[in-house]
Amino acid sequence: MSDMDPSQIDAIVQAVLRELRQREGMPAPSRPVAPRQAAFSRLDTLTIDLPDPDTPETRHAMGVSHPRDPEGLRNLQSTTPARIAAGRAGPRPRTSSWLLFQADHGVTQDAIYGQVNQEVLDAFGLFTVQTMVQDREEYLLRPDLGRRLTPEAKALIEQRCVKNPQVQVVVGDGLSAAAINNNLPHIFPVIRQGLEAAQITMGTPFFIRFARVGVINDVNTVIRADVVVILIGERPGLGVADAMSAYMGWRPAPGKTDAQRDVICMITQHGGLNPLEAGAYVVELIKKILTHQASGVELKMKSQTRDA
Ligand code: B12
Repeated sequence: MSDMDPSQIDAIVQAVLRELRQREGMPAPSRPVAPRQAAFSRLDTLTIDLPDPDTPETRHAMGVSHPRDPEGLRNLQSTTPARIAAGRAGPRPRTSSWLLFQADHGVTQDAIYGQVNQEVLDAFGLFTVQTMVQDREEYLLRPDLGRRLTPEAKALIEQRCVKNPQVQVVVGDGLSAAAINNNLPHIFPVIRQGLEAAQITMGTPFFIRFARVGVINDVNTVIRADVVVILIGERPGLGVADAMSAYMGWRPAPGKTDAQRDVICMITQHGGLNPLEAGAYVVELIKKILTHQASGVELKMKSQTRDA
């Protein structure tokens, strides 16, 4: 290969691209792709002639070349954002599918490794404490440490927070900083006003860096609230990376598990539960938890018995 003339290599590349375009039904480029050397010497005018893989049309394009039941397959595709009917190039994904996957994966990495904006926290006067986790790598490897506050964190909470409120709201970065950055400004005022209107006392909210859901047990050893709510970034998916969840529990305490918690999930403006609506829903669920003095499975059983 190293002995080949650059023009021969270019001829091969052009032929492969032509064939790929034909197979994938892509339009021919409006002008021929410039030979490599010429393109490198004119980088400022370089144009990429691959279609953007992240438009709604390309994202949900029908990739199967000759489907037996095109309408059935299209209907199936419209029921889910999952990557179905994407087609293939031999045994491999198509270039467009692969580029889209890489782009979506990049967005999830940004969400996981990103930082919650200080301005977002400042807007609601949230101070910051940290769990036993030291950095993001440890956060991913040690969920147990993300459920425990440092002694300094507990001391700061002790010093700055109102004790024994009916409801304590905390915010945690969790697995998506983007979830907090994008949704907190919308959901937080709705929750605060909703609780106020219902004359439910709310404690001093704060932000927990490197938080896992179970940290609410540790928070409540200091606060002693009836209900603790954590607004936290969900594990990002390959389509939506900024979804937030509101997990909550009745009198969380060490040893309590997810069976004793409730969750409102997929709070996002990108195809999920709108944060404004979610805020109202969080307040309704808090009221229900306070009425039944239970959360999770116990709440379900108690409310079913009472509603029956
Ligand atoms: C990861 C995940 C799990 C993992 C959690 C393990 C782990 N350590 O991460 C596993 C596979 C164990 C799991 C199991 C279940 N899950 Co799940 N899970 C998720 C997922 C994909 C992400 C959650 C997340 O990012 N949390 C944030 C991070 C920061 O929290 P964390 O502290 O790291 O992890 C805790 C939470 O994830 C929590 N959790 C996970 N699932 C559930 C479900 C409920 C009802 C509760 C209260 C807590 C909870 O458990 C973890 C340990 O404390 C969400 C999808 C979504 N869109 O949110 C579904 C999701 C939250 N799970 C769901 C369900 C239904 C369940 C199960 C009840 C399924 C079942 N029938 O067994 C169980 C219950 C688990 C439990 N802990 O008791 C539903 C909840 C629907 C709802 N509104 O009630 C969701 C929204 C998926 C869905 N769309 O259906 N889950």
